Amino acid sequence: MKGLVIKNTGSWYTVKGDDGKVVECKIKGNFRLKGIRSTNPVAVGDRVEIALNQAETAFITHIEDRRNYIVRKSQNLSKQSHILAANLDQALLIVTVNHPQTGTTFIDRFLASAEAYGVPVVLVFNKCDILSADERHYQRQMVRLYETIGYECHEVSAATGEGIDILRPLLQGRITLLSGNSGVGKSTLINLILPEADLKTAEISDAHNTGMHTTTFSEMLELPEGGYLIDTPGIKGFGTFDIEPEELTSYFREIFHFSKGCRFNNCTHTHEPGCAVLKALSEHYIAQSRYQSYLGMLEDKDERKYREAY
Ligand SMILES: Nc1nc2c(ncn2[C@@H]2O[C@H](COP(=O)(O)OP(=O)(O)OP(=O)(O)O)[C@@H](O)[C@H]2O)c(=O)[nH]1
Ligand SMILES: [Mg+2]
Ligand SMILES: [Zn+2]
Repeated sequence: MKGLVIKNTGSWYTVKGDDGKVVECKIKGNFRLKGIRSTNPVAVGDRVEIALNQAETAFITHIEDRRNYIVRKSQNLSKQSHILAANLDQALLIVTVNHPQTGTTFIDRFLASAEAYGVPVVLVFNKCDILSADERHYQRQMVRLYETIGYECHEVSAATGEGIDILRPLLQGRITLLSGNSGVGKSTLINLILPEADLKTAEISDAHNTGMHTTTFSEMLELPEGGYLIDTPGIKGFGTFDIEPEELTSYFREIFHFSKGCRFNNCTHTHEPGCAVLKALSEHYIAQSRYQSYLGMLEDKDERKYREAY
């Protein structure tokens, strides 16, 4: 029988069979997939084949090729990845200007890795109801920046419901991952859109202005009008990336756009003469924050080399 992995808690996977029945499964055999060293060989969103056994449980025996996926690199040096979900139509990156504060470095790393894995991202600025005047102004600037680069942005409040009706048609019939730092309101948003989901949520810590990592595993929830929402655990940050400069350039849309005018094909946009990216930066066509994020990811690669040598 074939089915869809809708939840993963430890070594158990919940699979919704194509006949509509939900079965708890374990993995049989070795699922080391091409090119990815991941802590979870099977992810939410995977299409799998299962073999039922007598005890109302089953084994996952085969995973179909993934269309795409989103990974979070682990923070340690093991270089392992954790696949948050697979086969996505889009990801909503939930961002809050405050309570907690989502940094631009984090946003840019998320966007770059989604570009790398072929997942379209929509930015959702949540908690609009509690913004101060300055924060609202700052959020406006962020929205302008990311819209100019070409990302769709929405400003919402999961508490008051403001802006949510604009999100609904975006979700219909699609598989959508919700991601972002802990405490930004991913589960609250899903509960608002899909009250029967009844997901656990928790207040953020006053002392640290950060979330409590309330959601601990990815879960896929079916929308009555078709499509799925995937709630995921909040991510703190990304580990390092190992990407060649030319490739990295292509994950920053506006940097990629200007790089076509650089004198050298293998320009890293750091010091080279005739660099069109540095020129665009000095003329403010590229935002400093984006360029800093790009530089940070370029340095990842050198750090990794350094570590590998020892
Ligand atoms: N004022 C306000 N509070 C919100 C809003 N959305 C969520 N919250 C609150 O923020 C806190 C964290 O929300 P969660 O939904 O648990 O956040 P999460 O992103 O799922 O967090 P993790 O599961 O830890 O990754 C809760 O106390 C929510 O009630 C909003 O739009 N406005
Ligand atoms: Mg949550
Ligand atoms: Zn250049």
